[in-house]
Amino acid sequence: MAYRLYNAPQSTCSQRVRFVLNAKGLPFEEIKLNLLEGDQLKPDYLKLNPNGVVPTLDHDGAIVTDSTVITEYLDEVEPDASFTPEDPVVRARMRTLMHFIDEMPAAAVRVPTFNLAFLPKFQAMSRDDFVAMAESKPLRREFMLAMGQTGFPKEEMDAALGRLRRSWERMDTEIGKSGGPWLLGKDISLADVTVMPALVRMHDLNMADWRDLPRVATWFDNIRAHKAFAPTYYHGSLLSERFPHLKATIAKSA
Ligand SMILES: N[C@@H](CCC(=O)N[C@@H](CS)C(=O)NCC(=O)O)C(=O)O
Repeated sequence: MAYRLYNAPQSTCSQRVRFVLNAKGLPFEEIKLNLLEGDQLKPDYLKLNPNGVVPTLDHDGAIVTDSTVITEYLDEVEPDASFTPEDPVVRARMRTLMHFIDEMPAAAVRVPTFNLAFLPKFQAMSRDDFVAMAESKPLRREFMLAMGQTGFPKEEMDAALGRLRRSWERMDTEIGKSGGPWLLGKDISLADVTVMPALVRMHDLNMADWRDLPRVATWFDNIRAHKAFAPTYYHGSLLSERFPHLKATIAKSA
């Protein structure tokens, strides 16, 4: 049983998959793609993942894409240390939350990420090169063009931060309903893994605004104490570790 994971250290979707592999103690070969250099758009990679995004899992030649699909797949083929509730009703609740997370915090977190971390790279490009790069992206073309080389405007940034705040409030409600400490109760599930990278990213950007939500604050402490956390977030997985300019931006905005 050999696992090969095409991913990127700072990619939030990749971090979900690394967490599950590490939690299950599954060894995997990690192929690191440089997303800013366009490794994900090279023809050989597009054959594996026509969306031109990471992560992609190669399991003995079987290709599985999309982080939440990959984490569910791993729980099916490697059921030890399961992240999937046995009760179909709770399992359905988990999937509902996973959909919510992909639509809300996981999408919203891209706005501060791009504005604060990636923009300088795009600003250094000529207009023609930037448009060509944006247009070569199967999934994120419109997103890149909307951001442009000046970044998302303040209204978009505020809307994204509002969506993130509402996501933390929803987490707080869910933990309250289930009795915690995890979203669905006493056991960690794929819903927790799915939302984790958005909180880690906002914390890294010094924009963690859940301090008045103690259940979420405790959830965050718990996930960081999980044995799979440190191997998942090896050095270079945080944006602040990869982009030196970010330290100054973060310090200014703090
Ligand atoms: N729904 C996909 C989304 C994957 C995705 O957006 N990956 C980002 C990194 S987190 C990416 O590869 N971006 C490359 C690009 O925008 O060109 C999943 O969950 O795997």
